[in-house]
Amino acid sequence: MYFSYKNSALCLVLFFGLFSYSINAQTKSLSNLEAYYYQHTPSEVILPFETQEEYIDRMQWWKDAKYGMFIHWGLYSLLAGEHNGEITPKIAEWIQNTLKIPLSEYKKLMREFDPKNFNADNWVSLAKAAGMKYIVLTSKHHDGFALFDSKVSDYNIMHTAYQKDIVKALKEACKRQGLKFGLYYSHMIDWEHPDAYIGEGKLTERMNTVDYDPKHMDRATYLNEKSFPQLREILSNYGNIDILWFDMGAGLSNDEIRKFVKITRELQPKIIISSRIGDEVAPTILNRAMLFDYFTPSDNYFTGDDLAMPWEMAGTTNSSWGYRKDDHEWRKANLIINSLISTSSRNGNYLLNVGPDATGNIPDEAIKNLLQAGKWLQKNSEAVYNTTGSPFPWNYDWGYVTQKPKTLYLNIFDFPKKNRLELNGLLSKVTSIYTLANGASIDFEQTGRFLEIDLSKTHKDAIATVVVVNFLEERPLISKDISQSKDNTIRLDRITSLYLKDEFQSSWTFKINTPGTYRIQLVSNEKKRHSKPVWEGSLQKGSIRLAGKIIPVQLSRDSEKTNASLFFYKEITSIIDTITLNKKGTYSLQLNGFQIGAGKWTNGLGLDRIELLPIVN
Ligand code: JFZ
Repeated sequence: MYFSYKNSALCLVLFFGLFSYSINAQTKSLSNLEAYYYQHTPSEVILPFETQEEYIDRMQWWKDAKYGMFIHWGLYSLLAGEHNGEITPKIAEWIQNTLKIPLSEYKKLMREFDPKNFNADNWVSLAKAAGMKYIVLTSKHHDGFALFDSKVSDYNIMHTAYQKDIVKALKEACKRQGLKFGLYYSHMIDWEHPDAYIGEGKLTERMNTVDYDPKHMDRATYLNEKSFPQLREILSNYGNIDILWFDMGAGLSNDEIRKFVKITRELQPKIIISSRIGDEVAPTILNRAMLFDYFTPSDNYFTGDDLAMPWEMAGTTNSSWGYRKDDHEWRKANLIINSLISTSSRNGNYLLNVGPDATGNIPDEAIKNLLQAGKWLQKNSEAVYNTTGSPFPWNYDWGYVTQKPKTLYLNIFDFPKKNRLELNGLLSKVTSIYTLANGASIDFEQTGRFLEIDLSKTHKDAIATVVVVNFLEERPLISKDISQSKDNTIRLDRITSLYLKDEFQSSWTFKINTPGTYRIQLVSNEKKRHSKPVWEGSLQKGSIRLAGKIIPVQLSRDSEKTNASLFFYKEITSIIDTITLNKKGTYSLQLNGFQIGAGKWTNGLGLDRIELLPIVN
């Protein structure tokens, strides 16, 4: 049954339950989440009807799974980033487009595609040993070449030297070994079909303009001749398909998106759909029209905010998705686990890519890192799978929190000073604390909102040490007021700020119990293309208002470090000024003039947090 978005609006308001959004959003404070989504507002859409319970039910396996393997494999894998001696400057699977290779020449790769080492069960075993619970394979990427037996277009695997259906083989191996199986399908971009029109301006670059003239393209023909019918094929010919990972749908009309959803849901009612069915940054939950099931933020990038809806970060093990022989920027096991846990602690999933070479081998270095990460996950699985995100509305320097009923898991990546870890704001009475890996019990002290944990005798895992905190309540009681920690620092995270988008203003309210003098510093992240990160902090000017003072702010790159979960991007600390807060009580800090810039492609600071550090005389 289908019904219009006016009714579904009600259902979604109930479902998300936390937005008090109004059309006059400009005049009121937006949470960062609202502000982040607010920019993308397609018009009316029609949704398949589903109750809140049905939706939660359908998503449960996926939410519990946390971690999946993405596989980018196709004709481009043969080129491995190079064509006729020319090295592509961009991601390898875009080589046809980037190096303007004529289709007739690119197609010749079909004769060569014969992956002698491909063994679907080996790939699935690797994913399992790595701790991954699902696999998503590129059934057709932007080049238009299908890895499955398609009656719709001959441009597929059955017409290569190999002549065997890869989708079928991998689906069956997943079924044998008990993993969920999803397909990536490039529904909009297709460099083989003469009518795959996308749009003007920047979008023109996404089309095959080497062989075809956009003026003569008729998108309806492409959709009706190839995209819709191939979608029906992959959803009809392989039994259950668990995920449809649409990608790069920017440019499609709402009617076209609706048609993709309709086909998908009718053929696979339980399937889970990615948000890149439309604009890749996501149509919004604010427009009350959820055509997708989970949100896909920018690749390899996500910081700070706790999204109230299911989301998944897609990332690479090195730098490119498709195989590149010169790509050696490998993420080590500790960074893989860091990204995974930082994602789980914010209720997200992590879809980590491998790009097998043309023989069917997954690069050794990827295997090594994935298996090492998998060993850690085996020991610490309890802290990851079937958990929900951190109950605290702020982040920590030492790592990330995940939870289950009556339990918090502290995933410690950097041991705190003097091995004393402090949780600020947990009001539940703690009954026991121990190390997950070996059960060794840990001493602690709890007074008021402070829980101090003594890690001096705790064995430090080279990747992350998981400390289990037990209490009596099903859900922890948390005080969400921001207040000083025991060493008197104050941490103002992006997630705890109120954000006035159009006025470039954010503010926090917090409590000072120990008056004193503080150094104010601001921490922000680089963003944009990962091969060329940009820090926009120094491009803006603004001010901080605190305790009746207005402090002019011009940010400088005072110190930097690699952001452990963002890998390619540096975290920049800028020292701003000192201030004396000489009374106990509630203060508010306002940051003016800076665009917060939560997203990777949105302009702005990439604000992570502001810190007030006590100056000890
Ligand atoms: C897309 C594809 O173009 C790419 O080849 C790969 O398949 C990747 C998983 O998805 O690329 C994107 C799409 C969106 C963003 C970045 C890369 N984004 O919003 O940051």
